[in-house]
Amino acid sequence: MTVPMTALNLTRKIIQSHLASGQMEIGQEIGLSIDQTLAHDATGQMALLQFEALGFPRVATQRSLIYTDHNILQVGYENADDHAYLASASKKFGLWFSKAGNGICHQVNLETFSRPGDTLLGADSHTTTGGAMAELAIGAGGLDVAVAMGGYPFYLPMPEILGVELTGSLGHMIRAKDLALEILRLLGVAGGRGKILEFYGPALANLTVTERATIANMSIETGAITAIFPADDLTLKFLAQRGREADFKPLAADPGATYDGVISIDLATLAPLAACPHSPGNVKKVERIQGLPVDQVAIGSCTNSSLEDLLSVAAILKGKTIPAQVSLAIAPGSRQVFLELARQGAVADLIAAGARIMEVACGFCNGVGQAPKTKGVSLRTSNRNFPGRSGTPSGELYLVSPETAAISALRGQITDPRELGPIVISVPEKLATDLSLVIPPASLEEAGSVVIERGPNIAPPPSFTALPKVLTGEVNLALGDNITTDDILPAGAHILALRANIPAISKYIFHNIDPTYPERQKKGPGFVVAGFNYGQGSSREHAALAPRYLGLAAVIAASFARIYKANLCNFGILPLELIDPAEREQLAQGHKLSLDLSQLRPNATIIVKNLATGVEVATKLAISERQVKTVKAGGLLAEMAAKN
Ligand code: MIC
Ligand code: SF4
Repeated sequence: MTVPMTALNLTRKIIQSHLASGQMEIGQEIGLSIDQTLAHDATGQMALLQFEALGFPRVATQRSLIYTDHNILQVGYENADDHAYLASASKKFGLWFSKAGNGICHQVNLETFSRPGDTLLGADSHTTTGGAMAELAIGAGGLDVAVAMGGYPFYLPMPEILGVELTGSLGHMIRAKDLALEILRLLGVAGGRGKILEFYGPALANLTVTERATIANMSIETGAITAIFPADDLTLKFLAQRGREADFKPLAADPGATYDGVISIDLATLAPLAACPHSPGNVKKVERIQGLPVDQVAIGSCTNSSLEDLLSVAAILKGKTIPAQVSLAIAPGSRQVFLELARQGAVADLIAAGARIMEVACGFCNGVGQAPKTKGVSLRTSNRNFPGRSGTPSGELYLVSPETAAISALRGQITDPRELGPIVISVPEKLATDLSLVIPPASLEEAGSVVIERGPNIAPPPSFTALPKVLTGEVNLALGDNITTDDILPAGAHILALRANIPAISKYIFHNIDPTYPERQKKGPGFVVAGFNYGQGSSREHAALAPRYLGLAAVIAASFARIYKANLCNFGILPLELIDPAEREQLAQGHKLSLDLSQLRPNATIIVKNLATGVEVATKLAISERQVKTVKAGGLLAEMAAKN
């Protein structure tokens, strides 16, 4: 076959059609125009506050959305205040507002708004879920999303495109979750860094959009920028089921297109898998951990809360009951899913089996309810089992497929789902699409009279000043590898309620690792030292913004996770990469350091002088020209304010 020189893989095609600046050369910074954005009630309030601070009159994207799904507990005024702010600001600035009860942002967005070939930028790391709809769907910090809402491009280094060829078909009771976990087993929690995973191959013919969504969702756990599937007959089927045929267009890699690397997975070789405590990358076969008694089983989250997932769970539980010692919580991913479960009688089957039906929201996934007992074993269908994420620091979280979760709930112990017989579920040709909980924005004419509601929980974003020429300060914390944003700023209902209030939330920085850190950091400019993959996990910009508010000036690490590094730059914190990672040992908590910052430029070597020991450590400022300007200015808000 002769391959045209211009044969492009699907990712490159979408990048090319949205390229606002730069060239498609790996590692070089490119700007992408953004079609759609999303944020939610844990990131959207700060994104919108920053959108206001930037002075944008109205969103300039094709569609921007705010979802109410993370902070749904109302045990004080804080979350209700935030929701009132988000609803009124959305109305004024031209965003669609999805009310509490409508569902988890990624599930609802996939069902309702995702379109093949679009770019979607979301203030949530699992925005990658949209890749199931052939979208280039990327997670970012709220400030990047605010800037994209204002009509500016989103910048990132041109990724490597890793082709993931899928052959064969999934065996009995082996699910998309097992494939997502297999990819994690192969790549680990950092193997996807700098890459986009593009799926192709004969196995896609049997992998529904819902299954693709589970895989795209968990791709971020490998550190990848995102994942993408082609738009094919199954995509059309998913859209047609929801009356959205008009949004379909077929999309795939050109014949003969190549990738920067390829991995092949034969689905027939997979076994049921589990991510064991305390990392999504700690993957083992379920048969190896079989028999471990479970205290809690939680089914839901943006990874596994689709209609197919929950119908399958209901079919397994039907006519049986869970043992007394097990607590089973089930949270449908969207109102559409919940309604259909109710219509089919599946909700009755779940209740009869002893399940607790939770609100249609993130809930247990990020510690908003259902914290397990001390040292409790919790089997979950979600995507992250970082220490403390459940709300119980000693909780032992295992991530599994819905089928493994359901059979284990019935047995009271981790059980291989292959011992179940075949399951039959019926997914209707047409599903009710009801947008009554999605509030449209005010028209341009009406927008002027919309008053934004600002309760006492809404504080303006702090402003920062430019970096000094010589930076001197103390190492306030020295950490190891794979520190997550959950470690830096824990999730959980109590802390999540403060996302619109930086002074209040800054008190919880490193709360589960060292609660004395904020007091030390407040004394003056300071440093954090860490190992590889610092800042993995969520997109929460508060994990950079709040430390900056406390005085953090630079992080010195062996390497950074992509979103976190971008967030550091956005708030004027220097991300410095150790040229020799072993030299991390030279920088300990309490050491006083001095850095000459007079020559900041991309890839500059910055020497860190340890004033306590006299040792000098070389670091690299591996950021773009654009980011250097931002950091120098004291962050993006300060930089853009200076331009206007
Ligand atoms: C998560 O799953 O960790 C979250 C909570 O959805 C975060 C968003 C946040 O912390 O604001 C994410 O994935 O980005
Ligand atoms: Fe919500 Fe959990 Fe998904 Fe984050 S991972 S968006 S908390 S369901």
